[in-house]
Formats: sequence, structure tokens, C-alpha cells
Amino acid sequence: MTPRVGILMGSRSDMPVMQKASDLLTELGVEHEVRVMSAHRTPDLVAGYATGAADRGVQVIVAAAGGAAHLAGVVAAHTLLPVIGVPIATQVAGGLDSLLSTVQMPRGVPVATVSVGGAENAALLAAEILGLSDDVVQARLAAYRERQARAILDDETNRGA
Ligand code: RP5
Repeated sequence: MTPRVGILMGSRSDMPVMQKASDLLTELGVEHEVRVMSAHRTPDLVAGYATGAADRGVQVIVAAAGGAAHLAGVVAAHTLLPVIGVPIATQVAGGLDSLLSTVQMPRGVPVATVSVGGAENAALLAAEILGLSDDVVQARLAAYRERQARAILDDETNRGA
């Protein structure tokens, strides 16, 4: 199947966090691909991926990086696809460096940034974007929300409440 979401990360070390995004998209039945590429270590690879992604059928890109986290911004510079940035936690104030590097995009090229380590929300936001034109994905998202709410409602502390 053609991947509809591209999950990128700046280093293999980001995989434990970003695996959660991949797992959630799999749960939602959204075809996706996972790639490790770095804005500063492999700039040509990043530019080539972002430039060609739309023509390959990718509709949303999730880009995760830590530190001077410019991956999402560089990707966004090379494509008109929506780009969701995931700041990866670091030793600097829990990842405040990554958060600001990702979220503080100057005017003209947006990156929709989720919370530090917010891989699952990135996957959900990607699916919501696809759901605008895909009723099946939107229905799966609705079911996911229902399951999420049900898990809380069924929590033993809420029984009989
Ligand atoms: C960033 O630098 C990566 O996204 C990662 O979060 C961070 C550290 O990378 P490694 O030194 O673990 O490869 O480019």
C-alpha cells in the first residue's frame, strides 16, 4: 500500500518515542512509512524525501527531532504537505530546547507542533487530517475516542459513580 503518512526522525535514538506513533497509525489502519534522516547529518536525503513525498502519495509528514530540532522546519520548507513536529526530550529542561526549536517557526512556513514526546498525538493529528477526506479513517478515530473514554468510565474508581 502507498504510505499516506511519513514518520521521520533525526536519529535512531528517537525510535523508542516514535514507535508509538507508528503503532497507533497501525491500530488506526493508516498506511505509513518510518525513516531515519537528519536535517544536519543527511540534509540532501531530507530535502529529497520532502520534495518527492507528495508525488509518492504521502499526505502528512510527522517529523521528530531533539536538541536544535530543525528537522520538521526543513521538511516543511521543501513541501506543501502538512508537517507535524514532535520535539524529543533532551537533558535541557526536559526538552525545552527541542520544543522551542520545533514550535517557533518564523512566519510563512508552518509546523504543527505537539508536546515534547507527543508521538501519539502526532499520529492522531495526522489521522484527523486524513479523516477530512476519508470517512473510514474518521470512523476509526471516533471509535478510538470511544474506547479511550470507555476505559476511564470503566475504571474501578468510577464504578457506581
Ligand atoms: C537529533 O539529535 C536527533 O533527533 C536526536 O533526538 C538527537 C540526538 O541524536 P543522537 O546523538 O542520539 O544520534 O538530531
